[in-house]
Amino acid sequence: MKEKLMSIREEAIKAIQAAEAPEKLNEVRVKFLGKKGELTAVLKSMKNVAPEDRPKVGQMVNETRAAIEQILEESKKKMERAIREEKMKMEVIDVTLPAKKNMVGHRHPNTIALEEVQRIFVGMGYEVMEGPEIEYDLYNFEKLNIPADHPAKDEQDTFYINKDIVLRTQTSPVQARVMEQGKLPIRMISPGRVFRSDEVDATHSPSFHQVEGLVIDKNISFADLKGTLEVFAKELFGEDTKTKFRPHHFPFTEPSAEVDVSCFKCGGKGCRFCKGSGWIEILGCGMVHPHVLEMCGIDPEEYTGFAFGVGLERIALLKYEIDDMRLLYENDVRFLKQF
Ligand code: 2NM
Repeated sequence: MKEKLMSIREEAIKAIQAAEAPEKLNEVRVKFLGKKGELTAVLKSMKNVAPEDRPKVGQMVNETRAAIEQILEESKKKMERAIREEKMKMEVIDVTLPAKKNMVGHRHPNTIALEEVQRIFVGMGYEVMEGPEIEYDLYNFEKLNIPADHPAKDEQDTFYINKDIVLRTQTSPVQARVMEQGKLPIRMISPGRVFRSDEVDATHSPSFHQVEGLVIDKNISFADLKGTLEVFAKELFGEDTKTKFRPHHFPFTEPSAEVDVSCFKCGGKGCRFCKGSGWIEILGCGMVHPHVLEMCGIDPEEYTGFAFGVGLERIALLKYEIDDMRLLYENDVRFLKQF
């Protein structure tokens, strides 16, 4: 009996050493210690043992069971530790690796310039209003005092959908629409995309952006126009900026003017940037023509107003010292990121 137990013990140890996974250890446990296991079989055969030897044999069986259980337990712990260590090795995080960068976009220079212009005028109490890019000839030309034979209406300058509908060449039709609604006074800017049949070069594009402004109230004078645009120029280009109003002609304003600002690069002394003149042209403006007011349903005897228009790309090119307008339309992030 003793030899039998010794051989069970040795066999169990061999089986435990051969097991390479925890499930295999469990199989060993069942084979040797289970209900139908080898050790249980020995217990069951106790009836063949002489009664006086039974306690001794029983004790030996228990010792064998305890020994096998202990080895099983130790092996299981060792195996689990090895598995855990292996797993830890696999899951190691290299904290010195550079982090994955999120790709974020960047505001377009046009957008930055627009937000700046809007901030300035909203600060002076202006509303921002938008209108359609595809516009009636009536609003784009007729109501703005641009008659049928005006050169701006030439097919060379304007994209026609048909004889009554055009791609707007300016954002002033938005203002004609607002005037026509009859809610006075008006203090508004209308930013947006406009279209002209222009050849692409460093300073021209068939589609660009404008911000036009309009103020209509009682007793609005050219002095209000000058004061407003002086504030605008100083806010946009710096406190030391001077403005110069040169007589000009627009069909929808009378009198009309073009506005230059002192060169913010050289302060007016003359440099490459302002082509030696010390001045940079930035916008057009004037007192709204009485005929325009009339056509939009406003009594020019009671109300007067001023209007102005700036090219957004022109502001962006100047402010960020970009020398070719085409760069603004390529949308290369390496370019856009710089502003
Ligand atoms: C400019 C220059 C001068 C202008 C006129 C109007 C309206 F609707 F009141 F007639 N809006 N914008 C205007 C005047 C635009 O752009 C260079």
